[in-house]
Amino acid sequence: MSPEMVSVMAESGAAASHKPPELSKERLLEIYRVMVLTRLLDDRAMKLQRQGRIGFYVPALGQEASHIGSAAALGADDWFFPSYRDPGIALLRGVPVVSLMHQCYGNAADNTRGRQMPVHYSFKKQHFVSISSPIGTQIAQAAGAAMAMKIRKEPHVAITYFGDGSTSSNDFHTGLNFAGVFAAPCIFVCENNGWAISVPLEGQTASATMAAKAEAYGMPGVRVDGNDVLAVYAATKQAADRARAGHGPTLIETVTFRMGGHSSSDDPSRYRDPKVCEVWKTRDPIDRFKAWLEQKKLLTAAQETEIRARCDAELQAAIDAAEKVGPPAVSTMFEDVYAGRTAQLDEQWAELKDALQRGVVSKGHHGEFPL
Ligand SMILES: Cc1ncc(C[n+]2csc(CCOP(=O)(O)OP(=O)(O)O)c2C)c(N)n1
Ligand SMILES: [Mg+2]
Repeated sequence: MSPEMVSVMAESGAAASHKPPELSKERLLEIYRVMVLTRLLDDRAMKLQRQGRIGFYVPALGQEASHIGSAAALGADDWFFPSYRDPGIALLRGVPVVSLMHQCYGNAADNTRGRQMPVHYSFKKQHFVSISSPIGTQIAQAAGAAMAMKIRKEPHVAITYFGDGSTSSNDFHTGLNFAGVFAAPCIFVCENNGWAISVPLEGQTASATMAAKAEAYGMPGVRVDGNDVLAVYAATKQAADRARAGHGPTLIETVTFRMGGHSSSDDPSRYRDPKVCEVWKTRDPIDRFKAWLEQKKLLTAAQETEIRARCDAELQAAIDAAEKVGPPAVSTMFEDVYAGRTAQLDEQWAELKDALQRGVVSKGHHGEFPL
């Protein structure tokens, strides 16, 4: 049985089937600000990639409600195992946008020290576990972390995000089965954006919905309008309350749409009818939330302009700062590989230093980004 779709705000921004969650005006506006910041970050980062200033980018365009709405329902002590399309989670949890920018530049101020692809963020303090390129791996990791919290009797939950395509990975089955059997306090958010690079949803599964898959693992499956930030919040809050009460995991399917390409390396016009995008443009999650806030008299036109201007300024300052830093020193390659410095690492560093001095290898950057 496939569940009905939960929504709070009608597409016009008016009230819909479910009651809105109880959130303060400040919190609602903070969620809105982070959605706008995420949208503007996407726009700037895609342009930086096109200008050859960063190597790669993955846009979240159209999926801001789906990941930010759910993240807003959790607390500082909960743990996040996100996908590469969820930068708004880090921003909502207080990571400064400049830290994301340093990572995209892979510069000396990047906390992953230029060793990861752009957008493969990792923020320990904010419980934002490193993005992995192999899809689905975060699902089993989240189930394991949730189980650890249960064994330690901590009242926290783990939440993981993955796409419709990732439900075809082994880790999807492993993670959901494990969490179901052991009632691990885990929330599985399947961001169903209709596509896995060029593979449409119909090519991915014979299930009627992604939420329906929950039944096989003995957990509730909730289907929510993924462009309705308040509905996503409400569904996640309910799943978190359930997990904290010891009743185990929930699978949430957020029905949304990937408005952009898969990544900066993709050209969706080769496989997707642009008319479908036109339809989804009318369901834009930011426009929808804005209309609702305006209708409730929580946001004025002047405030909206100010929010955008502040986000723009923050982004410009972040880009300026990231461009000033420069690449990490070559020697950092040998640091924090293991807890201590091994003799082999010393030997390799000595060999590389010698090669650099003799000019056998270059210190510079070469070539195109491979993806
Ligand atoms: C194990 C594995 N197989 C294949 C890939 C190549 N790949 C990267 S993203 C992607 C599609 C994922 O689609 P989905 O899970 O729907 O997430 P979305 O990109 O739509 O957010 C694929 C096949 C990969 N990264 N890892
Ligand atoms: Mg997808």
